[in-house]
Amino acid sequence: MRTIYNDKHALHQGKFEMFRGQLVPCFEVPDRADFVLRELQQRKLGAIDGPQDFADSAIARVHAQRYIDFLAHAWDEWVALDPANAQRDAIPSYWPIRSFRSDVLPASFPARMGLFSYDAGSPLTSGTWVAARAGACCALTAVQHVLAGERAAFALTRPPGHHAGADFFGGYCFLNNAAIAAQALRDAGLAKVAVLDVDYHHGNGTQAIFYERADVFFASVHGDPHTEYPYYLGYADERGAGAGQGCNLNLPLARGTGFAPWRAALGQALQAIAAFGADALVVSLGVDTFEGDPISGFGLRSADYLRVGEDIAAAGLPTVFVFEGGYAVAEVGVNAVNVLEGFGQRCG
Ligand code: Q9C
Ligand code: ZN
Repeated sequence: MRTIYNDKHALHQGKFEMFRGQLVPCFEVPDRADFVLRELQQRKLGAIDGPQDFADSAIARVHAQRYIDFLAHAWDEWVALDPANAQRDAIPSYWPIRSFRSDVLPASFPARMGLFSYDAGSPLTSGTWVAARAGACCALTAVQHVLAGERAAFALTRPPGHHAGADFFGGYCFLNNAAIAAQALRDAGLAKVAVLDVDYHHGNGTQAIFYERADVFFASVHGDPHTEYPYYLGYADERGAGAGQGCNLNLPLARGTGFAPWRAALGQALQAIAAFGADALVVSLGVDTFEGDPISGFGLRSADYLRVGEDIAAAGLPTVFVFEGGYAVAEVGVNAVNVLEGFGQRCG
């Protein structure tokens, strides 16, 4: 399987994230992508190419223009507040929760930063926009290869994307690479696209982007939001709305769930995608379901990821894999590449 990778990912390098009243070192680090890259190279899983460049208009198919404009200039505005900010990550402190307005764009940068975010755990750094934009180009390039007839392609990107909504960042995510890929497949003429999200955390951004649409099905297996991030979305009763009624499937599982019940839920998600009649599949490939993940609570072992890849391949669909979470850095390469290898063995 071909991988699309770009080294600009390392330009996004947060220092600290807010966690229970303290700034703690970021879990979402550049090493994550480089460990996956090294594993791909060692196991000779296929060609590794750089991305093509795409105009911001491909990103604007999913993200609001005022959010794109904010991200593109955020770092300069942050440093303009105080030259000393050049040494500090930007983290929001104010959010317009219920009863506040979101139609007015405040002149204040920290106020706008809060308008376009939902947590204090996703530091924005000097290279965040360049890295996120190049990551979206990786996802779009992977789509091009699949449209050209390749069975599958892997966008090895960071920062991850599935928590980012049309106009907000959070959960370490700024641009929703999986949603951008799914939209690009639709824009190329495929009638129905499915997004399968296997990251430990619910893909709230992806769900929200497609919630009222009948042309993109979203299915997710994840930690029960009653106890797990992102807490405020990802419950089983969220089935889609309006034209998208029935086109959303959440399969939350209790913290502590092991591979057998997790795999059964994956089977349920794949069955729903088959019933939907998708023409192509985008997989939000998080491997923070691993038993050793420092911020998650499922019990998958490294060998289990081979089975995950086989099960996804059995769906028989053209597939774009997009890298998401996975914070056990030493094992993230083996786990992600196991999925891809399992997929390749099953589909030949
Ligand atoms: N101190 C993804 O996996 N908060 N995002 C965890 C840990 C946020 C995870 C708190 C987790 C976001 C793409
Ligand atoms: Zn995650």
